Amino acid sequence: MELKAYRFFGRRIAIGALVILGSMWSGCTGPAPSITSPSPKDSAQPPVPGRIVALPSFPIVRVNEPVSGDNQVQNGGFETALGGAPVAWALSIPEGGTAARSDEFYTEGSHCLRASVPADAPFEAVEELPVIPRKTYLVRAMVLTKDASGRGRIEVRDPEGKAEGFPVRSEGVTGTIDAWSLQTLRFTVPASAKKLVISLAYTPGAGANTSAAIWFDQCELHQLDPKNYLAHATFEDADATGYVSTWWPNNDPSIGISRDAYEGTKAKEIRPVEGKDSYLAACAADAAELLGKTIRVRVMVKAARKDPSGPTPVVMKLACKVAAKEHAVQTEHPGNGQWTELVLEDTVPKDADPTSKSFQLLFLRQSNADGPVLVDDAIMELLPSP
Ligand SMILES: [Ca+2]
Ligand SMILES: [Ca+2]
Repeated sequence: MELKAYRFFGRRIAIGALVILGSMWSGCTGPAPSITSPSPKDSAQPPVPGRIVALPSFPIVRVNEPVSGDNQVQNGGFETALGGAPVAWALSIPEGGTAARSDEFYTEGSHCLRASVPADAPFEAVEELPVIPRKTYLVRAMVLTKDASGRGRIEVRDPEGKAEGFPVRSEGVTGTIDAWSLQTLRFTVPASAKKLVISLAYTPGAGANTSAAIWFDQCELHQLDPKNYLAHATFEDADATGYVSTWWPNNDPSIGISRDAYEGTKAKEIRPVEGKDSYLAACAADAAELLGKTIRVRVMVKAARKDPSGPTPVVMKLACKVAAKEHAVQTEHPGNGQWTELVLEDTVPKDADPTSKSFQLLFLRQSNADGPVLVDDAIMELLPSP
């Protein structure tokens, strides 16, 4: 039985060891080691009709924006392997299961990753990748399943498992399907994360009682560059008075520029003004494009409280006018003296006034603020429709 060649995969493999193995081997593009040939059993009983082998091209991504930036996944096409194990990937294989590079089916090159699992057993292949905090990414992969009661899918998580909103999972595929399925996930990296784990996973279904086979190919990670409706919002081009552009109107003397920055070397500074509240306002560029759409605003803000038990030192508010009435959402800074990401989501009313007089993002420095309030790296973006 050629399956014996895979016997050493028959238990969970230490993930760290394979990551090291992968990095040692990266760059190798030599011919396939013979160990990765499909077993006679698999060749005799193809799990899905042969026509899927010949998929000529990668299907169009079902995400309403172009993919930009280079693919960052190493060996995402599973063309390179060492002893049957795809380099750069760490495999977690259940007892009684197998996983290896395979030339049985593929959507690109001449190989894919094939795993078979016994009933109720999970499988995953993971790659840990550096990412830029707060940037938006798209991960995608081609997935095929046979006799699956669970799901073959993509999962993205942070290595420590602490980031809010993670893990995220694609819908996945199940059963026996006769064509490759494109799985995609769009996500924004948390401000606290510098690395993420991309997992090509099989998650067993409830009451799973059959063994399943899963194939993966063409896993890619791309950084996206969605439009930012706040212009000049890193403040790196601010002059000495803090002026950057008409999109950030100055109301001296409360607005200045600080060298204490989250990004680059400059941030906006909201100074205390004796006898009145001080604030910073931003107007959205092309706000008419946002009417009726769901938007998300993310801004790094640093502020401290005078009175630890008192109210917030700064309120971030997104406001517009609908027939002279205010429509607004707002959030507060915890006042911990740290750069903290403040996030607002809102569906902009269809009949809102999009002019800069009405449609504004405001940072309202409160009387409980200890010293200046700092603002940097502001992003206002459309959320893709579901
Ligand atoms: Ca491939
Ligand atoms: Ca900056």
